[in-house]
Amino acid sequence: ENTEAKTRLASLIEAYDKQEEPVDTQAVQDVIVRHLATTLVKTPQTVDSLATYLATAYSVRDRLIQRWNETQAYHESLQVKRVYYMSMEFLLGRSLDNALLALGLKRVYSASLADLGFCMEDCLEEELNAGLGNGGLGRLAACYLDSLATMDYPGWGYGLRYQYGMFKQTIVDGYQKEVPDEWLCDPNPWELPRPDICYPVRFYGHVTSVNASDPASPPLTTATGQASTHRQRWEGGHVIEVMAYDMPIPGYATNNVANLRLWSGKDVGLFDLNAFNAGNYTQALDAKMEAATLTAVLYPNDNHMLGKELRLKQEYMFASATLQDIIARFKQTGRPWVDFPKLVAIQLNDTHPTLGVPELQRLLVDEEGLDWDTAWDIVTHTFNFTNHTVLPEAMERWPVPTLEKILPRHMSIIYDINLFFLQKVEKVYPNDRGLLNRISIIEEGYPQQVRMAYLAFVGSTTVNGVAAIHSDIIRNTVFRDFLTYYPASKLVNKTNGIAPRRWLHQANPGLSALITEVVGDVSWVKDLRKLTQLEERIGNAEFEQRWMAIKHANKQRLTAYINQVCGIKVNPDAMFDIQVKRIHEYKRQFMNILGVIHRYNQLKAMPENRRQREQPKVVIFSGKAASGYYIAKLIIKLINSVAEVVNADDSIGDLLKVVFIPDYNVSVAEIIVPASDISQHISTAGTEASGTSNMKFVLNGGIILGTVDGANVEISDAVGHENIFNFGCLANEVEDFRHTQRYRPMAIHPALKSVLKCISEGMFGDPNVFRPLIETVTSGGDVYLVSIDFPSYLEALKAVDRAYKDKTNWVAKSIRCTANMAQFSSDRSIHEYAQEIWDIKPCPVPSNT
Ligand code: T68
Repeated sequence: ENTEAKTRLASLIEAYDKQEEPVDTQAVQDVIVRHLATTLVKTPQTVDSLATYLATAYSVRDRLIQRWNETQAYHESLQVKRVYYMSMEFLLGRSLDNALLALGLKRVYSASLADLGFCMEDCLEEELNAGLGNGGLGRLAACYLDSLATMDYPGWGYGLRYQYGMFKQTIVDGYQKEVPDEWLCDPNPWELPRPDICYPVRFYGHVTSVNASDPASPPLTTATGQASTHRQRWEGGHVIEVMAYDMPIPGYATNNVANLRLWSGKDVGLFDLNAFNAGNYTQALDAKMEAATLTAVLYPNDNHMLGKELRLKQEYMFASATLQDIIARFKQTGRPWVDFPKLVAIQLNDTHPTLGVPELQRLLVDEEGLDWDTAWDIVTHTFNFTNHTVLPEAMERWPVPTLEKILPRHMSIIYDINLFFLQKVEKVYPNDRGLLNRISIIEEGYPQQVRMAYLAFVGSTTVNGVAAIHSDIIRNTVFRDFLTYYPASKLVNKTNGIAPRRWLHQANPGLSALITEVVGDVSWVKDLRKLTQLEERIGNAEFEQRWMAIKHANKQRLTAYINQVCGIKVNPDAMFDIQVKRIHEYKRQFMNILGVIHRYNQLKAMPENRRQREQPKVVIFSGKAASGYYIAKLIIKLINSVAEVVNADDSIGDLLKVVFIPDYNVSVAEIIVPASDISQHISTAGTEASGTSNMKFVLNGGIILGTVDGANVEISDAVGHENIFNFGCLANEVEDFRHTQRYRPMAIHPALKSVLKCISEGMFGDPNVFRPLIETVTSGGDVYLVSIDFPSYLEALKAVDRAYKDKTNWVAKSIRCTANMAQFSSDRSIHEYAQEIWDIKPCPVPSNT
């Protein structure tokens, strides 16, 4: 109608988006003050540090939204192929510092805030962590978004906006206690609600076949020219509404800003009027309540499958909303359906989003009217799948009856996918019932179960593991049979990586500044290969001094934090020996604390003069146990009980301190990681798919004590085997050991025996408390081979102590470690995914387009 006004508005918006905001202190202050006064309604009397943080964040967000708009409009206009990283978890941590660094505004903002009487550090501390993930898998997704944005790749993340993220951990009487994470209690400047972007998602109901004479659904022909009988109608049940929230993800020193779209169940709008009119008010509210419940909370289980129906519903609402959204965007291009995989690549972050596979098939066949084969061809050329674990208890399986009830149409689609798949396999391997049984997506049993990893494998073009050793293992175990049918090239390796922006530049400003001095500029932040220049400084005494002084300052920072949160005084001159990650039997924090007890006993038994020659050490633990994981919680209790005894022992003093830092999260990691002398990554060989904290520590000049597992292997190869302390049995020996342990347990090593005896004799409090924990080693089959690896673990600890005495040698190791970490940048990982899996290209938004 009023086209003139519309054109004018469009050009004004365009001009606004292109307008560069001034970056001088005055301009920055103006915007902060405006947000304080208007957005936050503060007066000079009521301004506090929370308001200051929020006003600062809003002012940064203004700039991000501009770039975000530009980026999306630019990519849309060029119709470039995008990757959609589908993950049920994104462990973002805080955003403000990261955004300031990305935009190159840290300095001017510090000055502006200081000028207004505020301190940047306090301001940053006000931000709550976005803890929308459990651990490595969720943090990997966050690092990958950082790299996608930084390297100008067209990419989005899709996830869920949990009302409550990973629980907060408090320690009460040595035990973990969970407290809900109310991360949305303050306004969240980093999310943009999109009330106009909503999709309906159905649950339950029934399936009817579509009448071919129905004019609304014309008869379809398949690739073979036969009428499709596959189109079905899914009706009834109930429908909830899902709404989008967008989070801008800034790239470092680029105009590109990526998007993370998170779905939230909408508790407004949808209202069952029929039920309401029939006088059933509560039933009318049910759908709204259920929608809100669906995204209420993140399941706090890592590496463990929990068969809860609510989790299945979360997975489906996530898959459905995401695929509907991607399809809506695709339709706007006006391109034919066969072009879908030319514009869309989807990465499944583990099996959690795998319902996206049958959902896309359903949308294409039932809603869009494509024939089965055309649709399936599109589906299998769109999806790719990353496996993150080999632990059997973590493999997702859903009972067929549950799926039939909640998602009847998907169950029938999965049956068909499986049928056509098995028919094709049978053509190649006739009469091999065993093979068909083994690779069937449906596992026989009572009840039958859908093996989600198999569905993801069959529905994808490329499947990958997350470290070389892990990819080899899945090639030879879970997916072995699949590779007798599919080409070996379907399963590739994509070793994980970490974002150097957050894990070095931001977390370790001291080291970052030194590296910038060596390289000559900050370009290394986007190209870690430049770190090799550090090697030239090895042997330069003055440089080595500075390197060590930075490590010491980081240890002081952690010392202060430990004092603040634990009330324990530790000595920053001691060796900092750190293990931080989720608490799990396979990660063997238990073995670590047994080693601590061993050391304590040894110190106690030494004559005083001998004792004083020993290396003082602070052993630091941090990490959460899944709320239902009894043994993991006992491990936390044991660590705290040992800490209590050891730390109170005046005869030991600074020689040994044990610390459990509560509530491990991204921000806490940013303080801990730069402060390690040695960090432990000691999973039973073959159980840790990759690990990523190992990379973070080494990038910050920390040395690893680790097993031959996950990415430890490739890190050793990269930094040199002499710069890492390896021990323990190898992955290919584990099965044999396990078998022997089970049927003919090895005599327990005397050192282990005496340590276990201390616990069971009450040295650390009521021994009954710890009995179930001890029994995992003595009579539980010792699944994680603590008793097998303990002797070599003690040897490795000794070797660390010896090496640490030689400070010159140690600092050389430390520098060499950092210098050779380029391949563990998530930039490298993302480049590989982009080229070898997604087929996408960088598409930088030109400045002042
Ligand atoms: C981790 N997995 C791997 N899972 O354990 C780790 N699981 O070796 C690897 O480095 C990392 O993924 C990245 O590849 C997890 O973190 C989970 O958090 C998880 C969450 C829900 C269900 C199952």
